[in-house]
Amino acid sequence: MTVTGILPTYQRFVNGVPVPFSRRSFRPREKYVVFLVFVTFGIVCFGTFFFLPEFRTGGTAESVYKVYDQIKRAGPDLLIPPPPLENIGEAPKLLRHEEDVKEDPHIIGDRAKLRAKIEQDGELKVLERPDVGKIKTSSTAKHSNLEESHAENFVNRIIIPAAQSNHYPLITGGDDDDIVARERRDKVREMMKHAWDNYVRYAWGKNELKPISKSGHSASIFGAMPLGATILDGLDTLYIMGMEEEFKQARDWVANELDVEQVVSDVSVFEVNIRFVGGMLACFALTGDTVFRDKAQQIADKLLPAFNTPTGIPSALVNFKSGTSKNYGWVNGGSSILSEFGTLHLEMTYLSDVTGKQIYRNKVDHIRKVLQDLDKPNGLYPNYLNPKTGKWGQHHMSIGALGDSFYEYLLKAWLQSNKEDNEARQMFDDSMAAIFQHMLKTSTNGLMYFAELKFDRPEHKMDHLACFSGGLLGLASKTLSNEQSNKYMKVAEEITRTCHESYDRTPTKLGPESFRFTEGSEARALKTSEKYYILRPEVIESYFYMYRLTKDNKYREWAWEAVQALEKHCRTPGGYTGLKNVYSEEPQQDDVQQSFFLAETLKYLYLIYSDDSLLSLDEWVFNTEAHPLPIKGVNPFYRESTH
Ligand code: DMJ
Repeated sequence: MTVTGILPTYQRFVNGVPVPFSRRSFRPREKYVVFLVFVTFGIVCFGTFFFLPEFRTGGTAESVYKVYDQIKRAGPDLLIPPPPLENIGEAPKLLRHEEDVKEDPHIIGDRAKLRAKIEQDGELKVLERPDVGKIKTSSTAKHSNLEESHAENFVNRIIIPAAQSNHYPLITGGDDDDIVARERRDKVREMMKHAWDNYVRYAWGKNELKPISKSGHSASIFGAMPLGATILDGLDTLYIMGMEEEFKQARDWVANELDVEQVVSDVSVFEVNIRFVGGMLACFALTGDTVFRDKAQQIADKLLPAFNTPTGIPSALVNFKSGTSKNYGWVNGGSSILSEFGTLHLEMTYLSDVTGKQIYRNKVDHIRKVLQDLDKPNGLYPNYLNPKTGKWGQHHMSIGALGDSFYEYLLKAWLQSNKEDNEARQMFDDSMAAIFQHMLKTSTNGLMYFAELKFDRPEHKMDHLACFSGGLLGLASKTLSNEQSNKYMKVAEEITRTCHESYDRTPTKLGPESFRFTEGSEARALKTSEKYYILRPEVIESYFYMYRLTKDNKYREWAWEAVQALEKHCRTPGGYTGLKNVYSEEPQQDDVQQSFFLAETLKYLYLIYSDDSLLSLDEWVFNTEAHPLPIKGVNPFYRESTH
């Protein structure tokens, strides 16, 4: 074949000898073929226009312009896909193309939703962008006073539908202007990767990791079954940190491997709710992937038999298989525990809203009513309540173990409801007034702390668990201006300072499980049984809230001290471990990587070095396991069910 022009011609031979090419025009058959090619091309080109839906519904040039305009509004990457990840750079910059333009992550999320919708519909039709104009943007969210900003926060109710699993909105970003903060955040992300990769390598599907033994670990709270606690608890942290591959792997495990029907042993209602139901609901809110909502519902359904007590106050343990439930044998008089039955409200309320089933909300509303109707000794809530008689057990009060998150959920139920659940806020304020009066103390050397009460007798001891209260009181102060707000902020600052002291007064710079205040010893553990540190988050949690609320850089510095201490004493080649004695120069390690280290400790560290746009406190409320749940009425990711 020789090529002499646009069309190919063929060399001809006579008796094997090439005949010189001399013809200048096409034969009739060739002309016919050319004609047919042009006609077909013309039909395809013009026909396409007439099949566009906009043309079918009327209008011509105007409709074409409308489609163009809608594409333009939705953004160019609808049609021009973002660069592949391997071209973007190293892992921490996974979502660089979004971050560079400093866009509001919600707007970016809407774009992802539009992409998903286009694919679902299978044709290019009207591309209406949801009206998120009244949602705060990254820049307006910065340095906001939560109370002032609340008024601006009204937004039309938007329902963002479930997305396909490969079209998640991007709730990442949050790059701080400060380069030190950005570097520190990268470091925290690397810590998460180390914790996660080792869990995947040595304990995949088990509840937790033993980083030194390099095997799976399970605490009794999860029953005897491997339920993938670290996966369920850690998923949203992976998502928020932009660890897409890891998130996808974990999501697929939830979708394909997690089978709650297999669980034949007793599990803790409280722990399953805050870690698993909370974790799944946060992932549903963040991504819209219905796998997470459905798993949350399946798990919550398994908890429901625990509420079948004479008072409706749930028991502590439930057997997923048989539905039988009971309380811990060690609790005096068979009581249920305040911090356990009082820490269900956020998850159950939200679950009702996203499933359209009222049963979950009814259960926790009933608990609220029982509590409202009870007499409170000195306005305080004892840690124990008998679910059969409806009477308080021993009059022990604490804002640490056995009490803590009950108080947290009073404030946060009010926040989650967009400040409509005033009963919850009132209960919070009343309980804090009583706690301030009877349990708030100041040491000889001026450290403020919350003592515990045993029948009116104070025990001058504060748990690490109680250190969440600094952040909580800061949040209470900034979300409502009233006669208590100044006091709340003052106590928030002082309690957070005391908790920092409990870390600073150890050679490891990590704090003990409990610390005491006596003559000559303040903010230090005295008993051997109080000296351990199990990677708990509460002190860092308060640093996070206090930094967000006050912008005082000391909280970022204190958090960095904790990062360095974790790296020095808790990091091992196989993951992160707790310590048996924080007062030892060379502390022994306990060989457990708790799931809340990934869910909470690392998440709060990551967020403290992010700017306010990443999970704005105006739009999200963290459950007690640091799983972010959307605030109703102001957060378009609420995804309330329409039926
Ligand atoms: C977490 O599971 C939750 O924060 C809970 O409310 C109390 N303690 C642990 C972590 O310390």
